[in-house]
Amino acid sequence: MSILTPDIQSSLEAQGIELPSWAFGNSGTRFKVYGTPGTPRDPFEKIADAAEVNRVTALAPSVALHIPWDKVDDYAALRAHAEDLGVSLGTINSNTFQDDDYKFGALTHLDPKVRQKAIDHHLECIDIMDATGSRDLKIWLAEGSNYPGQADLRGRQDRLAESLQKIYARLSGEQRLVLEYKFFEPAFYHTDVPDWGTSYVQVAALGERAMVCLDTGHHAPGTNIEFIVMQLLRLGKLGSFDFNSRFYADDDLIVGAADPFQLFRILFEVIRGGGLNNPDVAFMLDQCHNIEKKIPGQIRSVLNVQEMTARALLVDRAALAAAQEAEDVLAAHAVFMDAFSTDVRPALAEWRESRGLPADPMAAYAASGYQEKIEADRVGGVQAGWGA
Ligand code: PSV
Ligand code: MN
Repeated sequence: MSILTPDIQSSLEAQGIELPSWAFGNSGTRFKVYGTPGTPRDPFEKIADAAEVNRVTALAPSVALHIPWDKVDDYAALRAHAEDLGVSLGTINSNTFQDDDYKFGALTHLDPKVRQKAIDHHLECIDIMDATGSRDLKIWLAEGSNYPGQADLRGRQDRLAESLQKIYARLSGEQRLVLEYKFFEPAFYHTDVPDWGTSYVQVAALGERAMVCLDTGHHAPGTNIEFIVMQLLRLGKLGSFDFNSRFYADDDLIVGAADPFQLFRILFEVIRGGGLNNPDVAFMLDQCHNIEKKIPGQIRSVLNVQEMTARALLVDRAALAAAQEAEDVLAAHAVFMDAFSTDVRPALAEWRESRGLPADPMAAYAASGYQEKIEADRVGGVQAGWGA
């Protein structure tokens, strides 16, 4: 008998983690963006690479796009290409951080003309969503100030609310706006959406179809992220996750690499709060693979999420509740740690095989020849993205 009960297996089977198109393009740090052999030359090739991750894991059914990096002439063709490869087009990410006009802000800028330009960019993103069938518009803002006294903090917050309202008003049907927060960078003194509370206040003012996006890398060291997960689920405002890992800043490393226990704790709160396989809560990766190969980097990431989800599903919730009721601190902690300490890898490998998937997706990808093929075919690939 597998340690993965039929209930756990069906929860795992329903899991889907969206991949970011930008994970497949060249990336680096603010010091250097490296070229990597096999880099996609256009959005079509990024989607083909993302589909490889899904082919060996059945875990990554959609791909998030970034505008303007993934602009194409024909979105219907891009959508058909994705569908042919067994994936769909997901969240549309806007970009207000690579234009000279936005040096002092975009949606918060003092100049109404600059604000309108940034709003129009988001309206264009929504037009693209109409064509791609995407549900979510994800907004991450690089806005803030570097020095005390530089800006009117409250004025900026008011202008942000006004700009977001204009964007939100253009959404239709099932479309949603998810507002991401980040406590610093590129601004270093203040950021206009620094924390979940600010994001919550802004989206709550907009309406039901506006939600918070929680990027795991966007918190100060020591922040209890699972508490935020619990609270946002409690408030019905957790719209999406950007999963990645950080050691120091917004490192965008492979999820679960820096702190697997934190990933476990987050996933436990997702499960307890009803956020697993809940269509309102999108699971996404937001990673930039600087030195490792990109496709296996993404395979590793989705497998890490799956592994920690399996462990979190193993928590004996009844025993945990009983120990908590009895205020038996050590027993409650032991129940929690028992699940975290369970090696689910052999059971997951067996279960994958039983579904006709490779037991070891990393090995299956390495043996597939895909990497060698793209490295030979795509010489000189440079795609718009970080540093481009
Ligand atoms: C920048 O911090 C960032 O990583 C945000 O997390 C966004 O989600 C992502 O870029 C794409 O714009
Ligand atoms: Mn993010």
